[in-house]
Amino acid sequence: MSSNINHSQQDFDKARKLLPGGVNSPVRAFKSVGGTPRFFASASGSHVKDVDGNDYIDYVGSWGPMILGHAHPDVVKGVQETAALGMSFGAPCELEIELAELVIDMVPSIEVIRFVNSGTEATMSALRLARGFTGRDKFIKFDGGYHGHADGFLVKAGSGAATFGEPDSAGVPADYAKLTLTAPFNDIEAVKNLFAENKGEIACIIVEPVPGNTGVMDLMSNGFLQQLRDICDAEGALLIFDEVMCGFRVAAGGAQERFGIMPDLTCLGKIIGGGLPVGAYGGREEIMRKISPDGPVYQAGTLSGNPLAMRAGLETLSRLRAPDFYAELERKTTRLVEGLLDGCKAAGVPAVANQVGAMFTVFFTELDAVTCCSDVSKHCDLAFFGRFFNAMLDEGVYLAPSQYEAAFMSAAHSDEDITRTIAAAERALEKLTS
Ligand code: KE4
Repeated sequence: MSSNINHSQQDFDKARKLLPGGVNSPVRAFKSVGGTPRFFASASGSHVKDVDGNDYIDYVGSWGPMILGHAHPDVVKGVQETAALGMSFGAPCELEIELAELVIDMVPSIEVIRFVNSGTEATMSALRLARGFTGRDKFIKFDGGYHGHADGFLVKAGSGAATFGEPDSAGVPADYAKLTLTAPFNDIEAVKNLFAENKGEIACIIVEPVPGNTGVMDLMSNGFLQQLRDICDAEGALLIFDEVMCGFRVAAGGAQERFGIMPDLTCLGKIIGGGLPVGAYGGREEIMRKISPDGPVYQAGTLSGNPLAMRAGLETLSRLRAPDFYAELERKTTRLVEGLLDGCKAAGVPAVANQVGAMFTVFFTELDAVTCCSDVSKHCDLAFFGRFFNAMLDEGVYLAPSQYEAAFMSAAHSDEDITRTIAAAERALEKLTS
């Protein structure tokens, strides 16, 4: 089913004259999968509609935030009511207190929290705080780990940086980048070596406890996350969980609740704002009291704690604690993943999948398992992924336009959506292999 996308094409032609790559975030440009990015006109529940009127079952969900589904009536109503009372004050408001109380109650390790406006701001601020708290400058991240686009993180970064083969961005001073140390996921010996080679100089390890920016990875099965907790304790470094993507996604309290491993600092984003720009970082009180104006680590933001965003976050997070919310989300995700893998098997297409809760990635590979970034870059058929992505788009299914990304289930996805998605994949795979 090929759809008419003339209006999207016209929009893209116009946008490319005005915006770098015609987009405001690189991965949206479809560069790694080819084809024309769809310009969306509206979204509701589990579906999005483009400017040509084509409808898609959406598994991107704005890259995670839309866990309740698009345009949830209670979230929309809350934002409308709040907007009528003033869009922004640049001063404290009670909604900040309410959302802080809710997040602190939901996320086990957070005692004190600071709201910002994006995941990038959250991780950038948490890194500065870790450096300020420990007095150390270096830090460890992982190959393919993505923590937003602050300079120090654009070293062997995942997500769009890996997608376009630019894991080390231009414009990041070499003297600054050398403070970023990297290791492969699931390789504790490499981490131990970094600590041995940089004794007393490493402020923190930052890790996505469920990586989703080199495709979804599993760091729990072989105890890697606990090993990171232990080595940070032994070396006097902080452990930062970047839960911007997996927070509120794999459990109400995030990966730290699901796995029972407590970081020193947590970064949050995406779902916390219910689709409006919110990020946050938080953790142990003794660390967070180092943040200005309590302490010497400066961080600020004009729109931080914005009432609209706070209300959208409150209306979203408060619905995640409904009975069986995550069990149902995971049931649907598992059904979809199994259906997609069955379709690949029937079509003779080698594939494996990594799934944690309601986030997953299907990898087109001969490998039995994908456990690190180089497994993706060296052993996955990225070209086939691009063809599959576009074939699914023609079938009315919207997946993330990169093998280095995750797919997300929402509470709004129906079993009928999943049945249709599996059938669409069977047709797409048939087309690609005949
Ligand atoms: P933002 O600055 O995009 O709000 O958050 C950065 C960030 C930080 N940490 C993690 C674990 C993240 O996944 C992200 C952002 N995720 C990407 C998707 N892979 C956002 C999509 C995009 O870049 O357009």
